[in-house]
Amino acid sequence: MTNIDEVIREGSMEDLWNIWFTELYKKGAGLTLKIKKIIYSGQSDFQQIDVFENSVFGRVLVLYGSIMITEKDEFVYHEMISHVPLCVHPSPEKVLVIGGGDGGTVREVVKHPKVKEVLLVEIDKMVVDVCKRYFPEVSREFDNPKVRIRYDDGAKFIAETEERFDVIIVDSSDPTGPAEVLFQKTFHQHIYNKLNDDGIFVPQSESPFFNQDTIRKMYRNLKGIFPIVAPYIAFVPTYPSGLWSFAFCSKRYHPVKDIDRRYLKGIALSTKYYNQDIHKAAFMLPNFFKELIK
Ligand code: SPD
Repeated sequence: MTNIDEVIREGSMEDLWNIWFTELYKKGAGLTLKIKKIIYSGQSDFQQIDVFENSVFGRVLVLYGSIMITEKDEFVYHEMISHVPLCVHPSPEKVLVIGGGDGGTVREVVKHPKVKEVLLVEIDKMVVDVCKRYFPEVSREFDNPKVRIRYDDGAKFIAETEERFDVIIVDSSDPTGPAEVLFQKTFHQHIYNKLNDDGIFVPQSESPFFNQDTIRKMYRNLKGIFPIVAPYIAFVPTYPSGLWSFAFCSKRYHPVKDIDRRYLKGIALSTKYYNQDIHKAAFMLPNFFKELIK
């Protein structure tokens, strides 16, 4: 006899069963996607991990009930968190990615010819394993010889490591659960200390519509540590409000005036969202966001 779980996994009753996934942003607002098929569901030591198929966005990775990536729109976030710092730093040889267990950020980082080594520090090995299996296009560079993966707590790693980096990217989930510490001042101070003298740091910094308290606090802390802090934005359809932000934090280079000549001359980067116009435009902020970080 077929039970309901088997029916859902097979996807055969898709049009008869009306099953929807909803991520609530606030009481009264959220995003709803119809589940065509449940692909994976499991509990790691750190969080609930789910993968399902949606007819519009393709496969969707959900951690602790929050959408992390969809096949259809992941490129926006991963290109913007990676190429903005990497097109400014003139010699980004050594790059650290904290979080990013799906592999999308690493995939973009290795597109840069000057990158010699990428270290990915991810706390949850199960996220990497699930993404290798169900998101091969996103995780395709994990076996690139330039990429090293270390399963560790990013905050503990950065506090203790003797290594130094040219660019550090924090591709975290939201500031609840294991990622909470990645939004705190002590962590950002350690990042500053582990960057080379002309290093650049970019963390994802949540939605200016829905996460205003987090943004206010985060930018106040970052401005107390880095001489140059500039938020930039991108449109990610499946993230809360669609308007997403990143913090460009730098010891020396300006986010727009110092875009590397090689890229201004049009060095070919194979991207679907990022280009030089987008790079500059991303730093143009709406008034309510400027107000938030005053
Ligand atoms: N609310 C969703 C925030 C997700 C930010 N990180 C996504 C990780 C993708 N590599």
